[in-house]
Amino acid sequence: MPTYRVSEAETARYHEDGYLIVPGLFAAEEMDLLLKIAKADREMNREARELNRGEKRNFEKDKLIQVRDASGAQTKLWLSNDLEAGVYSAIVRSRRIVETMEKLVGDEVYHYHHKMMLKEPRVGGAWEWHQDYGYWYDNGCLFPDMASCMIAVDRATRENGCLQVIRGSHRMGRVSHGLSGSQTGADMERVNAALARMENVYVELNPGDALFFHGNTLHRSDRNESDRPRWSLICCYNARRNDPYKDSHHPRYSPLEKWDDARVLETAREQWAQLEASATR
Ligand SMILES: O=C(O)CCC(=O)C(=O)O
Repeated sequence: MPTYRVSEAETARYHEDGYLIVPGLFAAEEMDLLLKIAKADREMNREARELNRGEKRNFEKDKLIQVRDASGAQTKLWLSNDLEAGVYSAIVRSRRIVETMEKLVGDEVYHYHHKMMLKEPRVGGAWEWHQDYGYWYDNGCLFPDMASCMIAVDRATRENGCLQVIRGSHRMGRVSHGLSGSQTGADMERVNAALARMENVYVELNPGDALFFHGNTLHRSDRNESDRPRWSLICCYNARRNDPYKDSHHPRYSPLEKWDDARVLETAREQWAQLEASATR
């Protein structure tokens, strides 16, 4: 079971680049079980509700949503504001993520939401350039003191539409966002100027690798043109000092109970054993 504590050098690199890649944050067995549990999850495999044009800001209200890119290709995502029993919550609460977040954000953090991105072979759509704080700004969060941790469940490559980040773009501050297809995207004049000056990094990851990225880091992904899925789990956090001044579809501050890293595997094994037992009943 990996234990990881972020170093000063990595923290400095995060502040410089707006992201940090941590190889092997989760072990192969943890990711195998997560994938098996996700595939067996009836909630996640039900019919997705298709997002209407312009609805992006509110898509978080539902659990399973289908988002179309400008070319009509569809990506499903399953999102939750809640921490119920099970492996997702064990990951969200794990010290290896939460304590890293706290160091990177510089404050106690709380769970803002988490989501499984289900980018299926051939059909998984692209995501337009955006900043997460471009979406979250309207939720009453005064500061961009928010960050996400993307964990590769499947291998993420250029071919299956891995995430791309513009190195250092978090230092641009918040960029205006508007509608692009059925997605909300960042102002392309500024994005193109950023791309002319900063590096576009294709974040290729192996299962269990993690990408921590700042709320203002510009990111996107291509359509999945390959015959391999690209599922990932994204856990999003907000700083306690950035408790929203108004209600939105994501939660206000409440303390996040941290769990020791070993509980991820314990919880995943237990949950999988229960699922197997209920399948044979
Ligand atoms: O998973 C992806 O390809 C993009 C996800 C993303 O950009 C987001 O959820 O903000």
